[in-house]
Amino acid sequence: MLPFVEDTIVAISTPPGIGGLAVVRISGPLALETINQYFTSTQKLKPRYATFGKLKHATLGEGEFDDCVVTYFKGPRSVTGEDLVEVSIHGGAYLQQKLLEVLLRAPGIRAASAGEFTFRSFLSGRIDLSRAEAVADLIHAKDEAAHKNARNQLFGNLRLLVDSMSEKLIHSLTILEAELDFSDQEIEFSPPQALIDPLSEIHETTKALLETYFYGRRLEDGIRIPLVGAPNSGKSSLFNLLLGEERAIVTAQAGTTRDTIEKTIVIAGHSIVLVDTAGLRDAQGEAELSGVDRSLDEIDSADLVILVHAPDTETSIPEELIHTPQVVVFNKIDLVSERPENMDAYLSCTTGQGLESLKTALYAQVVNMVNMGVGGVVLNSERHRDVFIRFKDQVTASIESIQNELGPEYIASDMRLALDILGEITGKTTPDDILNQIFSGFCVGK
Ligand SMILES: Nc1nc2c(ncn2[C@@H]2O[C@H](COP(=O)(O)OP(=O)(O)OP(=O)(O)O)[C@@H](O)[C@H]2O)c(=O)[nH]1
Ligand SMILES: [Mg+2]
Repeated sequence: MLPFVEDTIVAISTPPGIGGLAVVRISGPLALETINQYFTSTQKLKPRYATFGKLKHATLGEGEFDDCVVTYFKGPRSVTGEDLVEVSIHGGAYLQQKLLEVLLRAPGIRAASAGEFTFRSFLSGRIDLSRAEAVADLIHAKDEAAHKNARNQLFGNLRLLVDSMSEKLIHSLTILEAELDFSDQEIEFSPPQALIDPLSEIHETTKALLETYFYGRRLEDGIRIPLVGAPNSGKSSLFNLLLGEERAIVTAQAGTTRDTIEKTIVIAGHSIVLVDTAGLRDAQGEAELSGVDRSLDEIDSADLVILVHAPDTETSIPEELIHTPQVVVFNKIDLVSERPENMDAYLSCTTGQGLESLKTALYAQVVNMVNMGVGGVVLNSERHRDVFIRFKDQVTASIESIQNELGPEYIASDMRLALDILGEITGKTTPDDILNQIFSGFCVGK
């Protein structure tokens, strides 16, 4: 069951902690009345004004409780669409908890559940579902790219794309409905191709959009780049060099790295998970064997591989590598005067020479990998992906109905179904249990 929306809710919208400021939000019909019982100031609260004053009330203890700034938004001109009060107080853990506790004892007030403020925004029509989800993404964004994607979605790019596909569908449906209305009269049917063309376009767009999901996941989890090569080629040395710290053990003995080690760095605004792996060779002993197995697993799940060659080692390239994009590096250039051709970068981990050219090669590949989006949209939510997969299938079904010359009523019903599925993105047709699941994934106070 979705929460009942007539009541007034309260929550701390900044995580409890010491220092800085904390914001307590109250939303609902009793918001203003409630805060007025605790807030004293020389000025009355006015909509869209921030007012400085004190919190003072017997239940908050003797004397003044804290200085505060109260900002009042009168519904419906607030993010939740209802009366909303935001109280900024000092960020002390005691202050936050005490104020919340006292407000919760006020009549008609209850604690907000996770995501309930955003949920109210959605219910009041202030934002559609895809934008509500973008709020959650924005809060969790770990790097610039994830942040940019969430902002794009928040600005409604996904919504625009969905709207333009809906409009095309509705236009075709209108033609079909007209044919249905006049089906007993001698009216020319619109040629099937005129119906198929917009559907094919929608199909193509959806397909392209689904392909962005791979990168969308990478936005969340980071682009996975293992360092792969023969034992002793210098993988761990390069790992440390790229991280700028002595994280992995480096020794002159081949077979030093056994277990994989990973660490996230940010390159060109994108999170990258660098993974140091065990050198690939016929392993000696059980531990090294498991290490090599792990290396192969890493290659399997890699987005890009840094393949390290060195003059004093021989790399046997495993089959798993054939289909993986790679940056090929020749390491230990300080040891030789001649270099093999066709490498992406020539490097010495010992002197640091060539590190910049390796980074350039790496950036180029990363940027190449991430520059895909449809109309500024990159899918990163499993829910959106599921909806678009079903939508694409339904568009295919509609095209087939036209090709098989089914009656306009069947075609129209297929297309209406497609439109309904698409509506799940913006929340027009999203079932309640899914809505609950989405909003409960938010933090309390958002
Ligand atoms: N001269 C020279 N030695 C290097 C360079 N890079 C690494 N080494 C040395 O090569 C040896 C092996 O380096 P590691 O980084 O441990 O090699 P690895 O590929 O991680 O080896 P395994 O973990 O055994 O697979 C160490 O003695 C390093 O100091 C380089 O650019 N020049
Ligand atoms: Mg190593």
